Amino acid sequence: MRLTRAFLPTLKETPAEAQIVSHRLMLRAGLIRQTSAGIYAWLPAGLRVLRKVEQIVREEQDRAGAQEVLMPTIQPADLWQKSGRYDDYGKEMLRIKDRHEREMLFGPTNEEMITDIFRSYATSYRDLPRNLYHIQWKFRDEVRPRFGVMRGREFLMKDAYSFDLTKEGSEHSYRQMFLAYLRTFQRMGLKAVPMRADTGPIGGKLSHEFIILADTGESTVFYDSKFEGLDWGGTEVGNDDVPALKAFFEEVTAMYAATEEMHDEAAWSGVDAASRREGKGIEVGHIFHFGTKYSEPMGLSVAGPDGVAVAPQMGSYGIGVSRLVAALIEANHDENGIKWPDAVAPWKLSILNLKVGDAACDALCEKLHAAMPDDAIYDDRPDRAGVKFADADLMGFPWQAIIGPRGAAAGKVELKRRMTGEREEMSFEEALAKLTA
Ligand code: 5CA
Repeated sequence: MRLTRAFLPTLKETPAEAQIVSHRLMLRAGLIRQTSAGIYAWLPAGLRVLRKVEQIVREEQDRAGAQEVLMPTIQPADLWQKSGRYDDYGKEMLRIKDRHEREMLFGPTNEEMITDIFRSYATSYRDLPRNLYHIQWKFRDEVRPRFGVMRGREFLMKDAYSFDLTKEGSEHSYRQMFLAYLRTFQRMGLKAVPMRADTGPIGGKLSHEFIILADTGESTVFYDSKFEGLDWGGTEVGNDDVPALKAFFEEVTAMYAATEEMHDEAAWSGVDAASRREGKGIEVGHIFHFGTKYSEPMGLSVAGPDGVAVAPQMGSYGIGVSRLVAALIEANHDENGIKWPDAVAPWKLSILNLKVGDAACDALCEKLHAAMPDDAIYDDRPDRAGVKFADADLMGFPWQAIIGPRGAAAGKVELKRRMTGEREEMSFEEALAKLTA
């Protein structure tokens, strides 16, 4: 993509309304545009990141055996009257009337709808276990939308719902999601700590929040420093290996980590004083096990192996996909801008032509651009080098290929790694090999 053709509107000034760094950088780097309080349009670079985050979430859900569906954003009120949550949800729910005066709402979550859909088909224990998820926009009329997409009113969520015959079965489903979440965040280069959590309006007893440690986070958290060094990438637990997954879950959850609401001073005092950490964090995921809280009132039941009707045990599992984009910036930036991890970068490379119009510069830039058509932004603007460096740093592409007249005459490219600041001059072929490795 040529910058002279792209819609990548960067801002020089820091927008006054943005209080935290991710919000400032999302506006300055042209990722999002607020259209009303807590509601944002995603511009090309922002959308590409959102899609990459979404795809990692999707792949790990699929790997854990969940199946994707897509439910609508608009829901009928009667589903929520059945579960008893229509009144409980209060002002956070955006209520709408259609032309026939039927009460509708913009979905804040989908427990009721998925239970109703599943109920229409499931008849026997052979229809269990199942896990269905979707990645869809939600609306919550937050009292104080703030920090950009971190706490928006309209936001993109992945929500999965598990159905099991037995409590043991549903605990296994819960642990499958627990592991899938650790893998998901790790693939994005984030350290997420699973913490015992309060269940709030979703309900149930067993619940974990996945928290990214960051000073600007809204949650106060207490955790064992052991979490700081853990690596889930090599966790070889099979998805269907019930005892192994249980052992893994117990090992991880034996380490102390809790949000403020669930903090237990007695247990905390048992943690080695040198390992106690207290800080702020961003909740990027939240999982719940709530048994028959929805299946019973919504009339979901299946015939068990003995023919007796059973209400399936359920859990729900959320990831804040749009919030993750902001959390990723909180975790990866410096004073000049964003430092995208490779896995989620909008484009892998930016090609900086330091002298547009110089035959050697133009030719080398064109050649590199042609070699990576989908993964590079070619800064072909007739601007000063300083402007190009600043914009590339602000937008945070993992690699910059800096091409000036002297290097170009010798067929050389200078590669800069945004994450570390390292720069190295090399031949075109070497640079291309590095970029496409
Ligand atoms: N039904 C359950 C699980 S599917 C549920 O709704 N859980 S939740 O309320 O905890 O939301 C799931 C995730 O969505 C949260 O962990 C958070 O990352 C994200 N989220 C929640 N509210 C917002 C918001 N206002 N703006 C951005 N992301 C949000």
